[in-house]
Amino acid sequence: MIVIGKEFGEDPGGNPDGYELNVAIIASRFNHFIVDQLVEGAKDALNRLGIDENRLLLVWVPGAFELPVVADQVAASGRYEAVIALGAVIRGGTPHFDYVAGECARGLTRVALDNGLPITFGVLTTDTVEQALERAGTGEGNKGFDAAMTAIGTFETMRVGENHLQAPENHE
Ligand code: INI
Repeated sequence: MIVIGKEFGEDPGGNPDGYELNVAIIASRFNHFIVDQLVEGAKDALNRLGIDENRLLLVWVPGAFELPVVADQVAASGRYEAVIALGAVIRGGTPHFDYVAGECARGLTRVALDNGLPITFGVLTTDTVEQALERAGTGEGNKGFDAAMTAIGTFETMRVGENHLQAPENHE
């Protein structure tokens, strides 16, 4: 049985020298007091995985709605192996929330599929500021941390899987 993508965690394990990956974090300025903490969580995760800070790109966009178009630009550059999208969409009294959160998620999914890159959804979608703050805490209670771990885990899964998932004629 071939198993791909099971072994992964914050212990670099088989990668004692760390991952030599170029990683982009795209973060939205809207609700920045929350998103700042998601960015710190993501940086913490990447640091624990041994990814050098010199390999990181951090791009700020105005709001979560703008994350997909910039994620697409970053992904299409071919310079980054993984993209982590961070934001905080908090429900107000209007339907705006559903449009912003929905289109952000849909757009990021499309960008990931169009570019064949791991692009993770570290965008909080909550009813209240308090709920958002709970998910932007330190260490593993931080969705930015989770999104970064997930991005690198997915990259690893795709890289290992590449060999097994080629069309038969392309196998060496
Ligand atoms: N953008 C967010 O990132 N979070 C929000 O909670 C939010 N709300 O509530 O409106 C929000 N709106 C701005 C949106 O992302 C766009 O920047 C704007 O609509 C211009 O395109």
